[in-house]
Amino acid sequence: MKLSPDQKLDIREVLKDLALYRPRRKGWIWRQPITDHQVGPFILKDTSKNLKNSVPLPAAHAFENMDPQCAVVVTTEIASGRFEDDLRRMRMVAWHGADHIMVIRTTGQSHIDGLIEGTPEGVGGIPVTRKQIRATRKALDAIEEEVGRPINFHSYVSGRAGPEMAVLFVEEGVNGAHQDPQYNILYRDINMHRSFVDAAEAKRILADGAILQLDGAHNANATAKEAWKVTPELFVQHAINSAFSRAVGMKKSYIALSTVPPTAPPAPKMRLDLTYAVALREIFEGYTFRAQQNTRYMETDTMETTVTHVLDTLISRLTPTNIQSTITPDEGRNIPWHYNNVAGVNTARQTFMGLDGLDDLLTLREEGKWREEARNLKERAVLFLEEILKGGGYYAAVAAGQFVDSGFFPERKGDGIVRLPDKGDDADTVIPRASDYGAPVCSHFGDNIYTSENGKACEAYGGCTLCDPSKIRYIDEIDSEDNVETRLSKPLADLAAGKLSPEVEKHADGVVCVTIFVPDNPEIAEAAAIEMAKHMGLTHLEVISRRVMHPAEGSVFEIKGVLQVEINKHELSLTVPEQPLADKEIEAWVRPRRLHIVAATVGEDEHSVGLHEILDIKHGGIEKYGFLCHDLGTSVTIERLLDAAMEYQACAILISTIVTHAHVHEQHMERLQKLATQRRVRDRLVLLAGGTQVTDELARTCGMDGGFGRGTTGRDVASFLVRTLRQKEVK
Ligand code: Z98
Repeated sequence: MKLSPDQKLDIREVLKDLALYRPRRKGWIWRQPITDHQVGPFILKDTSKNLKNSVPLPAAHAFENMDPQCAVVVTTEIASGRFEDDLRRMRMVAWHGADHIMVIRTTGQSHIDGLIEGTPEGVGGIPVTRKQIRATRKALDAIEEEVGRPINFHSYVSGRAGPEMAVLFVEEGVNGAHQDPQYNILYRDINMHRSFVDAAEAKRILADGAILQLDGAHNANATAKEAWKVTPELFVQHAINSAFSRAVGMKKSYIALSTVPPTAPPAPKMRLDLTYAVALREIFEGYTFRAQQNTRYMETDTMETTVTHVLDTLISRLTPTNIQSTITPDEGRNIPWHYNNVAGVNTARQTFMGLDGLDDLLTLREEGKWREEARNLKERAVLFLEEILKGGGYYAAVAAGQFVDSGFFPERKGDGIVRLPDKGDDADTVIPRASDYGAPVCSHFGDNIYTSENGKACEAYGGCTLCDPSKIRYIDEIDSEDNVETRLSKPLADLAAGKLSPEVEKHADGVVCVTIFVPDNPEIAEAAAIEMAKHMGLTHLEVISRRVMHPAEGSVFEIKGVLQVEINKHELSLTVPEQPLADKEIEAWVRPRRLHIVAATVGEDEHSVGLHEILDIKHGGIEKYGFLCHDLGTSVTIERLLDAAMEYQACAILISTIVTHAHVHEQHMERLQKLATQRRVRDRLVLLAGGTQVTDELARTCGMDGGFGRGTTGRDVASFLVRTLRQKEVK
């Protein structure tokens, strides 16, 4: 399967011959850092290979359209609930620089003791099934080819079916997974004994499959009431999972500690979170670090969430971080939409690229109060661990509610999570392994009578599914209604008919978001904003952010709603505007030619602000490319403009009218072209008109070479001039 940048991803192509599809590679892949990398006009310090296809950051046009890629892996999490919609989003985020794509599972999959098959739809994520992940891996294999960088696919190996999930992931080429028995126990109330026994098996399989493991410690700061106080415990949770993983046979470099900066402004974030992050890295030297963005405190608009994300990323940049996880700037508002995933990824890449070479500029101080605080945190963590040992071990500590207590250890608030060793899902399901136990599989934890000398326990049976994929049983669909084929009928029909609807996460979901400011107190303003949204024809309204500007003067709201509309793309009339030339190209052509331009506002128009925008270097006007501009001022006559053009041997005349009535602007344009023709200089001059009421079409009808309306920039005008003058030169 091959993707073409101008073609949509064809889900039918993904589903074709899926039963026979095998992943092209297995195991986790890091980016290869490049220092002293020439990208665009700069030599950059902290980069990796450029992408083959990408969408550069918005300001890139000012820097030769450069699109440097940072050195750390960038994650995004996708959770539309329909894998076929997730795939399109994966392609979008890959073009924006994500190479770790985490697929969230449907609510409650942790509680299912076995594998699910087919392609059912999920809530808040997909049911992770063989078909869904095989299709996803196949699509990602094509996407990584398109962008020219390996993409790590990731999901979860926690829950009651952990070992089965681990086998599935290795078989199907999933590259990263969360696995932490403490997650099962604390957050899913799965029995402790069962969780650790399963974890041993699952971790062994992940280790053999070179899958990168993330732990679940970050869930404590997402759950605790006073999240910033659980930092000593986070060390302990990381330690338990890491030590257990190592004992099972996992390499340090495949164990990623999942960390989240615990606070957000107005808390003193940098002081608290950076201290914690440094202390953590000192204790866990040699492990890898996944820095997740903090979404816990995100309440309102994307601006607010983005600021916290930028500060989080700065902390990642100041400490060794291997994976920068972005959720979405909107996760806190529970609206992870296509474009918010892209925005999250861009927040990370924009920040990392902006901080390129930071190590040459800054080092963290080796002494001072923050160092004492880092040490203090480590001591609290060690004391926490000692207390657990003294109290009878991990199970006893959980039973005593010592985890996710919001007291700053050794303080305890008594609000921790309590789980009892003989309770929870699957209590009493662990039985001792018989002395003659055998499993003819090559990836397995513990005693196994099949273990042969060369370590291949599956040899006696001619290979297990990890060694011989033809032994994998592929089940296609088991539900005749809830499957991708049924769901695809509408999208495919819409595609064939050229129908388009607004969308944020699922095909044609119709969801749109409007921003409304209402000048009254917050309660009245909100009620009025909802009524206004109804007037726009939106249904299923939900206020997703509210922000008081002033208790009496007004509030601003973001309102999500559904706009039931279908546009037929074949009925649209499109005028594709010509893209402006790059700044460098314009200047390289203009400057050596010493081209004179004459310009003025004409008639009785004293408004020169528009003309200044186009001419002045201060506003990014055409002067900056080397045009020699003669601004004759305001209310200038056409005769004077032509006289000046002759005097300076100008190549172009620019006239501007902002205030006009009764078609005066049209008369000026007509008169300019008429007089230029009479004086036999029309062919020597490019005549351009600009102004609020001017359009290109109108200007050409009035005899101009081009017209420029609202929103025109100097670059637009300069591009037009260069293109036109170049053609004249050729002639
Ligand atoms: C993240 N989405 O970390 P179910 N195992 C571990 C987890 O941390 C999680 C799950 C399983 C965020 C935070 N983490 C959420 C260690 C979830 C999820 O199927 O939801 O129970 O498993 O990327």
